Amino acid sequence: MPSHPAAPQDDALVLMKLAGPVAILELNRPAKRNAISLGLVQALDCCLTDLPASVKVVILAARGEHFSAGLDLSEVPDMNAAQGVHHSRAWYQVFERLQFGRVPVIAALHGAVVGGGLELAACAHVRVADETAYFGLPEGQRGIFLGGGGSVRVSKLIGFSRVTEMMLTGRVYNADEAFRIGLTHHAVPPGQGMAKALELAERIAGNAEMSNFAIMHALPLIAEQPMSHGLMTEALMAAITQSEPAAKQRVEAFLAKRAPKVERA
Ligand code: 1HE
Repeated sequence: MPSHPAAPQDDALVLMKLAGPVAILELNRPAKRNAISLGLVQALDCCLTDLPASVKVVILAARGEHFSAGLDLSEVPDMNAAQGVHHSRAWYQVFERLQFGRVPVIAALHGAVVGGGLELAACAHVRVADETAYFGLPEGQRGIFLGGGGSVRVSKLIGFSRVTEMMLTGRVYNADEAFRIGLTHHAVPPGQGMAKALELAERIAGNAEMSNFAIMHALPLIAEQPMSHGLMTEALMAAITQSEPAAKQRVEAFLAKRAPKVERA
């Protein structure tokens, strides 16, 4: 029995709202700037488990002034090394479910997107940031290290050299800069992140499901394969997607001039 869609509880750490084929998951700890506690990670996990089958896209957003202040630092002082490893691994499990789940995820970002908040945003397939957003990795200043997969995911987005410089110097990128270095895909005026995310979600939900699956699951795999393996994976994935009835219908509709053309941007 889904615990979230029917009656979202206002005090839940993550809220789930449904809008047609889109599930909007909102971090809901604004008083603590959506600092990511283990409880919040578990709440995110529950939402992913409860996603109705009708959902085709997830939008990840947050209540309050900031997307997320990162790791809940109040959890750090009591952790020994072994607990630290398990702590990171608990994050990895849920973040992995976001990135390699059933449906694509769009992050709608505003305010602080820092530390673990940026690691979380890096799991999304599409990132939209409004102009209030800023991005930092203050782990160096706090005497800790990335522990939510950022060494891998953020480095893949902007290169490990930029991550190194961000972490060593405490550099913060604004929304415009984040867009230019490829940390985000869209920069929009303040307060318009959700509208843009919903517009993109509608488009993604309109794609054939097997195409979305291949984009989410095959592309990252191919990026890590040697060329010969990558080309083989691509060819197999292409053969599978184009054999789907949805592909046949869509291609036939285009050939019969019943489908829209690609428009100039
Ligand atoms: C927190 C946290 C937190 C706020 N853990 N409690 N992350 C950081 O180093 C970022 C730390 N946070 C900040 O720099 C600022 O809070 C913000 C720039 C995000 C927002 O500033 P502001 O002025 O709006 O809020 P505030 O007054 O600093 O914080 C409001 C409350 O949230 C306050 O608690 P209160 O009980 O005094 O009201 C803060 O203590 C609390 N709060 N951020 C715990 N992060 C898996 S490894 C990942 C490693 C990392 O993420 S390192 C980066 C950690």
